[in-house]
Amino acid sequence: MKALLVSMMVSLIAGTPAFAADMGDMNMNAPSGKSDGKQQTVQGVGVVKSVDPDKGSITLAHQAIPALKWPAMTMPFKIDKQLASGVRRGQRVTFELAPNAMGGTITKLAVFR
Ligand SMILES: [Cu+2]
Repeated sequence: MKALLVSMMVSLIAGTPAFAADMGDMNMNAPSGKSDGKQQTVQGVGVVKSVDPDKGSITLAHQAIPALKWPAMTMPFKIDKQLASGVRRGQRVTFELAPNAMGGTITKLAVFR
């Protein structure tokens, strides 16, 4: 009985650092994976509906994006603060987007005249 308890405690103790090490590896790999990964981007055209540089968000009424099979719609995107500071509501823009399931991140943005 005592031996069983000890072996359970050993496996519990042994298991905890192993799990922590795995999590550490994940955290360390995440940033390098991002910088190394060449995520595909797509081009789009739209109108700025709202922009909030401090929150890193922009809402665009974008035209259809055939590469993603997206119809035209108004939706929010993540955006770098500096990039967001360069545009105002109502401006027509061309943009480059790194898409994900939830929308995406604007990686380039230019006022379209
Ligand atoms: Cu959309």
